[in-house]
Amino acid sequence: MTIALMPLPYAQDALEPHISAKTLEIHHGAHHKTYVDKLNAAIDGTDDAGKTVEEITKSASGPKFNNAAQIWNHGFYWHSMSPEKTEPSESLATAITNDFGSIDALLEALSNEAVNHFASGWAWLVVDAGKLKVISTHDAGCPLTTDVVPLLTVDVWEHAYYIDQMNKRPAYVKAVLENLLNWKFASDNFDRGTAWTYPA
Ligand code: MN3
Repeated sequence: MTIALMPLPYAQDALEPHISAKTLEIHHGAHHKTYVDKLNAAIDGTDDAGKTVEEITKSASGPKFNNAAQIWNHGFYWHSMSPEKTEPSESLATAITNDFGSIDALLEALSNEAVNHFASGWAWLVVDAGKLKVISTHDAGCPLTTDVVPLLTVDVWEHAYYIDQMNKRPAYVKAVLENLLNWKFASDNFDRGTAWTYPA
């Protein structure tokens, strides 16, 4: 059994004009696929063959961890965006008001984290000990290795935006936060209390 490149949950051009079909073609079809190919090559014939992406992310180190975590992070990122307008569930909306004051304050915090994160990584909305929190992880850093429950993520590696917004990360973050965030996905993670699972 090998790890699969999961399909995008929407058409390649579905996020235009905010994220182009060309970006998704390269980001999903080349970057995400390369992590899958490298992990499959690394686990072939080892004790990790047959394990899930989550199991390898939680137990591996070095290149195996980097590739497994990037596979999971990208799957989570594809679902963190939606071409359709979505709303937080009642329970998530209440938590946002309690922990951030308003959805605008949450978006400002997430924007600051994503824009100011130094170099490659990920900005996340998570639940940490019952409270909503914005965090970022470096490189392949993945919340599955900690106790937080991730709700949404924004990929801030340059390959996520260089074709569309060139060097302007703030323009990319603004485009995602104002138009694409998948509050249905965030609410599903929040209401379940556990993270999404990468499709086998
Ligand atoms: Mn990426």
